[in-house]
Order: sequence, then structure tokens, then C-alpha cells
Amino acid sequence: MFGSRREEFGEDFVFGAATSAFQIEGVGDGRGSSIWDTFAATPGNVVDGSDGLVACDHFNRWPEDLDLVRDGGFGAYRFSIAWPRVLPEGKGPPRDAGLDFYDRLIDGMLERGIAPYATLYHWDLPSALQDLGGWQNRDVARWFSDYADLIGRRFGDRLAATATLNEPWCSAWLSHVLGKHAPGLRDYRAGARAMHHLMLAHGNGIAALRAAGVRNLGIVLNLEKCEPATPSPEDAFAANLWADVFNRFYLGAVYRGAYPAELVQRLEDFLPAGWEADLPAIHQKLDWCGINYYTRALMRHDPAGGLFPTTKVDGPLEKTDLDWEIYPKGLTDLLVEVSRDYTDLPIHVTENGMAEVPGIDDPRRVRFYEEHLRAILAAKAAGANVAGYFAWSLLDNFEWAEGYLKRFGIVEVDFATQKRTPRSSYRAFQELLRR
Ligand code: IFM
Repeated sequence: MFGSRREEFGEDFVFGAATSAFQIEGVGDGRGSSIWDTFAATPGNVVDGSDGLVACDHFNRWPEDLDLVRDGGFGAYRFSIAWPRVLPEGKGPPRDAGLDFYDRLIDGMLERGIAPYATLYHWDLPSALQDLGGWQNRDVARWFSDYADLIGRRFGDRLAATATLNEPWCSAWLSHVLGKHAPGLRDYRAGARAMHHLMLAHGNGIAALRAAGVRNLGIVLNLEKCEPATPSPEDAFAANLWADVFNRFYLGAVYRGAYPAELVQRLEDFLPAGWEADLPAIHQKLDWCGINYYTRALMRHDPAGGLFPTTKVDGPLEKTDLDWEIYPKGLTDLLVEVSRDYTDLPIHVTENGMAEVPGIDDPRRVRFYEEHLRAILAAKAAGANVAGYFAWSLLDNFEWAEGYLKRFGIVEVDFATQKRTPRSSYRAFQELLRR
């Protein structure tokens, strides 16, 4: 199974498994529409034409799923709250049945000795707010902080850790510039506004959570190790620019209260007027740092790229079923860089895992986890303050634009019967974490 031993990580090191609401819950007893409901309903946006209406039916099957977390030996479970389940219109009166569901879920974790790690926003913006401009509308920062206040007051005393946003790069660039995720726009102005308003929502959300007495607050950023495809200065420039777009915009905002100068120059015409004045509100004191890591970005200069003359190339390394290069060293490097250049807060690797072809025996995934766990030990040895690791994902689930075709679960889900079957990778964690 895994070659590493639990003791190597230190007694306080947290091991968890992660999921998100839209990807697993299904509609259950009702929720408001989100941008992912309408995006998935539009033909061509999700490769297999699927949606999140049933997903893993976690809304009904959560006790079994939490048993899997506990029996896997995990001490923590990272989940997200569906904004439209608790506030169907995104603002205004909350839906009691929605709040009751998260009461049951959080209490279910505590009863099983699992620490609840909550994320407030994992991409399911209420459609009613998208009708008002969504992340392009500055008011979204206020709607988000009101939502954070509601969650903080209701659940805050039972949460071990809370993150405002999951992977704002995806909510901004992938969704408003590349058009691949909801709401599917391809527009720099929309993207730049979404980037800034997401950051402002984070800052306001943290302030609201603190005011509600919630402890242990953070944000989850997805980082890619950006490397040049060749030793040419042009490719070095391309890799550097992509690191600004993907990593440094968010790291800079959250941990330094500043956006990277080169990127701001390119986006100047598209950012909302007066954005600089918001930086102090964005730059809130945090308690931990969440990093999701999957792969590297190998970048080449691309003169046809216009404002962003940089393009990703197909790398030579072994790849996952999503064609992402497997590159554990990138995780070590990023953890060391973040600890050295941005923050000395404890870092939680809040997601890491791989898409793999279906099957219960998943030796490549076992190896993937083993190599990334080693990468964490290497980062710790190099001085990075790494305090936790969460496998993505507990379950096979709705992999966004890839639908149900790409499988990340350490537990297989048969979507016809909803049967859960632990894979070898789950067994490997179980053995590592056995007390
Ligand atoms: O499934 C996603 C998750 O929702 C966010 N991080 C990346 C995962 C794999 O693509």
C-alpha cells in the first residue's frame, strides 16, 4: 500500500477527504437553481449531457458517506454548503429545510469524531444572483457576506475550519474568460470584474464570519506549478505571466493585499474603477491557508494570444485520465514557495487526487497519492508549514464539464444503483491511518 508512515507527518497533521455540494448532493428535498443547473441544462456544456440533479444522492445517503470517512481513518471531512439550498434566491429569507440538512450533516460528523471543514462557495452561485450580474456585480460581495453571516451564526460553533471560496481562478478565469465553466462567458471585462469581486467577497466574508464569532478561517486556492516549455526567454515570460494569472493574483490579494503589477497592467481597462481602494478589505487576517494541487502548467509563448501571449503545451510526463501531467515535485515546490514568499500560516493541502479509468483496483491512484504524500514530507523537511492533507475525492462525482465520465473517487459510485465500493486507494489510506 503506501510506503509512508503516519508518524512521519507528525501527530497533529490532519488527514481528510473532500467533496463539494453540487458534485454529490443532488437536489434532495429542494434547493434554488444555481448557475451549474442552468449551465448543465444547456446542451454542449457538459460532455455527457449530465447534470447535478441526483449526483451521488448524498442528500439522502450522507450517513453512509460519513461512515466511509470515519472508517477510512480520516479525522476531517471537507464539504461545501450549497448557497441556493439555504438561500434559494441568494439573498432574502433562508430556507429552513436547507439549514436543517447542514445541521444533520455537521452533527453527523461530530458524532463520528470527524472534524467539519466547511467551504462556503464551491461554484454553485444562485441563478437569481447571476440574473443580477453574478460575480460581475460588485453587490455580490455584500450578498456573499450576508450569506457568510447566516452560516457563521448557525453553524460556526461546530466548524473546525471554514473557507470562504474554493478555487477563485476557476470561478473567475475558467468561467468568465475561457467559458468552460458556468456561467460560460468569454470576456476579459467580465473576467477581471469577477476576479476582483471574488476577492472582495472573500474579504467581506471573512469579516462577517469573524463578527459572528467563527474561528479558524481561510480560503482555498488552486495552484499550478508554471514552468516554461523550453529554456527560451519568451517561454520563461509566458510561464511567468501564467503564474500571475493562475496563482499570484489570488496569493497576492489574500496574503499581501496587492495584485501583480504586470497582470494589472494588462487588465487595467477591464477592472472595476477604484479597485485599489478595496485591497485593505480583501487583505484580512487569516488562520490557515488552503491549497489545491493537481498538476503543472507547461507554458509556451504564443504571439497569437493577444493580451495574454501564452499557451499551455502537452507535457511529456505520465498523465491522469484527464490528461493532466503527474508531477509531485510541483507540490513540494509550491508549498515551499507559498511558505517562503506569502505566508507562515499552517497550510492545508485541501485537494489532491487523480482522475483514473473506472475500476476498484486503482494502483496508479495509490502510487499518485503515495508520491504526493512524499512530496509533502519533502516540503515539510524544506521548511514549509504543512498541517493537513485532503484526498480529492471521497466519492466519484459530477466532475463539472466532464460530467460523470471522469472518476476521482477513492470510493467508487455506481450511478445506476448508488452503491459505494471502496477502492484500493481508500484501503491504502485506511491502512496508513489505522490507529
Ligand atoms: O472536481 C474538482 C473540484 O470541484 C475542484 N478542484 C478540482 C477537482 C478536480 O477537477
